[in-house]
Amino acid sequence: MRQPSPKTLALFGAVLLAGALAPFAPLATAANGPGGGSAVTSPGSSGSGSGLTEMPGEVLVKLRSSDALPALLTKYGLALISRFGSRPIYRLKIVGTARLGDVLALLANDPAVLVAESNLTQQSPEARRNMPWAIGNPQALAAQWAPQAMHLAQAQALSSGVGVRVAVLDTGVDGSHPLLAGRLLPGFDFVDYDADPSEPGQSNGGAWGHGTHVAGLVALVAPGAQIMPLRVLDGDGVGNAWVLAEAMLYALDPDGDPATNDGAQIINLSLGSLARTRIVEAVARLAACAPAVADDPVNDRSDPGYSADALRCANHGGSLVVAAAGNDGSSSSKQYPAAEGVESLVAVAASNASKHLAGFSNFGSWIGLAAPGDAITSALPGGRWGTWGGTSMAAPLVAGSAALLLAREPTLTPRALIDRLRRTASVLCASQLRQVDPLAALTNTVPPSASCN
Ligand SMILES: [Ca+2]
Ligand SMILES: [Ca+2]
Repeated sequence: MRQPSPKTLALFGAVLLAGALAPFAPLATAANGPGGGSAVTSPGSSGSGSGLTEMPGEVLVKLRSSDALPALLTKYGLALISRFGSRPIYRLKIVGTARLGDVLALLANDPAVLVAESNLTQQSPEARRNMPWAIGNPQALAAQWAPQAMHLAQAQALSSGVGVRVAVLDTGVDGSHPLLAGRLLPGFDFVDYDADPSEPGQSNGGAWGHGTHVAGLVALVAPGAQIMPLRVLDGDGVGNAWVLAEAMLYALDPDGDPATNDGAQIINLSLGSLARTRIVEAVARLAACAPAVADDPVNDRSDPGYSADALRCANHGGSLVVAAAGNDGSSSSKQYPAAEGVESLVAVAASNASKHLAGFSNFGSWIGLAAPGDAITSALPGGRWGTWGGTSMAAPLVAGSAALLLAREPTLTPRALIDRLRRTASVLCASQLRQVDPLAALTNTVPPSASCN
């Protein structure tokens, strides 16, 4: 894979990006041995370091107005690949021999352009290491530590999540798995661009099975909720910024009619990148129904193409985004979109059975909550069960908890959901972060302090 040259990096710094290299990879590590135990962690398991590459010749732009597109295509030798509905956000391709970095630098200085960035991609570290999950059994699902630590049985006596739709943007899903059958909405496959978001293939390596595992954890916590499977990463864990943003927008309004309420109230992102992309941030703020800000590169929505977003927000309000915080065991190595700082987005760290933060989990004040993420059993393709670890596993436990709460108190805004989940979370030992407790959230009580030895 091609490493960006120093010159390209410098050019990235000159355009509207806060960060440069932004692929997306699932955030899981393989569990060590049958039956669980603590997760194996490794440096770079969340996608740091090597292997960064970009979709050749591709440029993502957010324009001030869609009227500017035709002249822009001619001026810079670009062709249109696709667009987010009627919004002035485009995936473009260089037609001639111009270098990507040069084109991005020119676009950055064009007054019609609010954001210009390359479309970056990466193979997941799990795929490179080819480490399988540990095979488990259905008994391990009920016997594992996480449900007890979350007081899940008592919480589910109060709410099962009925009426809530949770989008899972991942490697796809095995819709026939006993844990998922009957709980899935149709979904979509943004990798192969078809209506079947199942996980293809037979492998038990790489990122394959990740989406089924993550979706299974939403179902474990909120069995009454509906899960919308959206495939954005292939079996090798490869995705790109455009596809992620496109799937997020789809999750908000699958039928494209802002009058009908068919969107996901909760979006789970068990994936991440070490660098920001402004296009994904702009879409996260559309999901949040954040206020428009004229001339702000990310929040400008003066083009009439955003009218459907305005209607959706007026009719149904914003959606909660739950994002894995990353597996670098670091406070400085932020993951995006988890670290975007969008008000309706909560970043999730991973805890372990001994009431501590898991060693692999990122930590820091930018993270909102922790949830069990070490030695977690869930569904795997082919009707199987397996134990995996990572902040990828923690995020869907928070998404499911939010679904329980939203089903019981449907008027709560995404921000209010986050506030309640945080205020009622239980103390972890030797950490500022707290572990989600859906029972305490539903009863609006603050659980007693943990006894730390
Ligand atoms: Ca497919
Ligand atoms: Ca709709």
